[in-house]
Amino acid sequence: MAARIDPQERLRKLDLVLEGSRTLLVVMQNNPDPDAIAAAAALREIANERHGIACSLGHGGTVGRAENEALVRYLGLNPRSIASLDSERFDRVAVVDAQPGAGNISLPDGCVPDIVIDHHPIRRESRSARFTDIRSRYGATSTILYQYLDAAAIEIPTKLATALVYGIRSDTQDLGRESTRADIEAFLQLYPLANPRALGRIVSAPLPRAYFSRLRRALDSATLYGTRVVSNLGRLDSQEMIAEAADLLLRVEGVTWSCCIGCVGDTIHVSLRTSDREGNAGRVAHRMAGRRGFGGGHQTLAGAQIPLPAGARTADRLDRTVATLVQRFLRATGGASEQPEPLCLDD
Ligand SMILES: [Mn+2]
Repeated sequence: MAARIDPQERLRKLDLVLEGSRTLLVVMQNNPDPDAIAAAAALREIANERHGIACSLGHGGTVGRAENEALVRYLGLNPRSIASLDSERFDRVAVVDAQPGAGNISLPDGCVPDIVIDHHPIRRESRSARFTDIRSRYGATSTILYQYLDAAAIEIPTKLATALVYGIRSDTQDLGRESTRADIEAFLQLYPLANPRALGRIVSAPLPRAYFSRLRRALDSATLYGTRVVSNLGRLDSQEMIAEAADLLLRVEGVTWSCCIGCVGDTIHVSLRTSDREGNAGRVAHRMAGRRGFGGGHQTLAGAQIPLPAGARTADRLDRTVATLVQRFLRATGGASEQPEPLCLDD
């Protein structure tokens, strides 16, 4: 069913959109992960090398995780806050590893991106872009960008190769999750060009003490509902631990679904994981988000963002909203009749 991908053809179409412009803004998701950072750096390389275009990278959140911060530093990137950028200043705007209208990305007001390159299921808003390349079966956007670099015969610098390897590894959990032949092929081509030592330093970047208290909170709150585990991390100042805890808790023996929930600012964030390849986590996330929120993702991993209703700032209201989300999660995964049981027992 999927149309055959001709990398040369895609590159030619991308060239048509980039041609004649001098500046490009590459927008990543609000809290860019290694795949987003690597994909943005790769698109910058292509725009630089082929068209001499000056690129700025932007996003609407923070680079929160120590590993991601280390990657940004290693690449010498200086990602800017979307709020501080005037999109009029740029001839072209691109979005990588996310799509306009999704809950995890901010674009300057009224900005319709020219280019969207992503591996999440296609969104209606993306169809307005002049150039879209969305391959929802791919494990990583880094894989897609690798194919452009390859088609353009660009010699991939060590740092970029290292970042792309990390992007593919982290989005596919070392190629074990949601990866295709294309991801494996890109990984095999990139690995010999990468610097494994530098990558080792990035993935084991020192973690702040706050990381461990957030982790403890996730574990203390983890509750089993049969083969599901749910954790409410409460209020947080950044969202990274929500996804990280969801990954970790999916490894609990006998568990097939994990659902972690936390509130950052005025938004409730949900991370969903399942080991069931037909689990359709994206659909569960969509159902959890309801009408006011955004939810979606892949078969085995997904997320949702739900704005806190006005006046729901008090802890009590937040708890009730989270309880509703947990009920939706349990119903959507067939676990509504399961009894809660704390994950961690005192021994
Ligand atoms: Mn990705």
